[in-house]
Parts: sequence; C-alpha cells; structure tokens
Amino acid sequence: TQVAPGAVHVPDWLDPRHQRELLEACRTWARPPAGLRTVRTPGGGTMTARQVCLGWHWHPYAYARTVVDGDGAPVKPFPAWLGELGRRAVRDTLGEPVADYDIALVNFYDDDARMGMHRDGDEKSDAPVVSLSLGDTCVFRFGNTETRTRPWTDLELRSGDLFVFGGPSRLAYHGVPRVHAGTAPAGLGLTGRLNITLRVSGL
Ligand code: MD3
Ligand code: FE
Repeated sequence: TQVAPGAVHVPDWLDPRHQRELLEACRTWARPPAGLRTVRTPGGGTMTARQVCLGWHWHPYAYARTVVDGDGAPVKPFPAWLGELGRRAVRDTLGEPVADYDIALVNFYDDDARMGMHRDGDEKSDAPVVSLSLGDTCVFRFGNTETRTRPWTDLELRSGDLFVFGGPSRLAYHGVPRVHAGTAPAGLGLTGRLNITLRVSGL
C-alpha cells in the first residue's frame, strides 16, 4: 500500500524462514570487531537504538570506512545478497531500476528504545531507502518534508514488513515513537525489534 508518493508499505514481505535467516545474519554482524555500538550525537546525547553498519559506517552526521566513534575497526563488508534483496524490494514496490546498494544500517531496539523525528540526508544518492523490520511491532511515524511536527501518519511496522521510501518521500521526517514489547512472532526467537535499512551512498 502507498502511504505517500514514493512511500510503499508491504506487510509480511519476508516469510518466517527468511526472517529467521536475516535475524541470524544480524546477530553475526552485531559481534565485534566493528559490531553493535551506542551512537553518540555531537550535542552529547545518545541514541537509544543501538546500531551496527555494513559497507559504510554512519556516525552523526557522515559516513566513514572505519568505526571512527567506536573500536576503530574497518566496517564489515556489505554482502552481495543483501544488495540483491534491496533491488528486489524496489522492483516489487516502485518498479524502477536502482543503483547498487552499498550501506546497511541495522538498528536494535529494546522495549524502551525510540527514534526521534529526523531526516536521512547523509547519503549523496537519491536512491530509495529500503527498510525491513524484525521482531516486536513498533509505531512508525511518517511525517512531512518541511517540519518535524504534524502533519504525520502513525502506522505499525511488524516483523517481516518492507517499507520503501523513494521520490518525494526520501527526505521526509520520520521516527519511531514506541515499540510494543512482547509482540515479536513466537517462532523468531527475538526479544525486541530490529530494523535493517539499505541505502546507496553515492560515494
Ligand atoms: C523514510 N530507522 O535508520 S525505518 C533510520 O525503524 C531510521 O529503525 C527507523 O529511521 C527504524 O534512519 C525507521 C523507516 C525509514 C527508514 C529510513 C527512511 C523511513 C525512512 C529514510 C527516508 C525516509
Ligand atoms: Fe531514518
């Protein structure tokens, strides 16, 4: 379903087996070196969702090849299969060709984690962002391109859901105001929520 121009939500895009496989990959990526870390913002704040990056390391507000704000290790490679998954996601939703994905940001949310309203503007490409959700259901807040305030639309993202943000939605404000604890599918074996975004760096 189209939520806004260029923003398409596909519930249950990943079947349970592919959800388990993607979760297993995320667990491997989360291990050191260059594993899961707490993101510190220049203003002295900390993000409540912890993160691991593949391909390029995101730190507020730029990309690097090493974990400049963590253990300094080279960022883990971005696997070809994940790029193919991203291209298939765009083909299934927007139907347009797309450049090669070369960044994955994996965010781990526990019960109390949130993400404030923000825009993703550190990529030098306007290629669509592909988002995949695993585990607990969250409230996803999709705003407008002008302000971090209303109007916005709240919707739920569940385990297995795909969301693609292209065109005019690529620079829309968005956030995650809450996670519903204990709502992950029983068979997945995940406490909390995971979100994987695939991006094109343009670098
Ligand atoms: C709309 N992640 O990683 S996913 C992020 O659930 C981020 O972890 C949230 O916002 C999460 O930057 C939301 C949905 C999402 C991701 C990227 C977008 C929506 C987007 C980029 C542009 C527009
Ligand atoms: Fe974002």
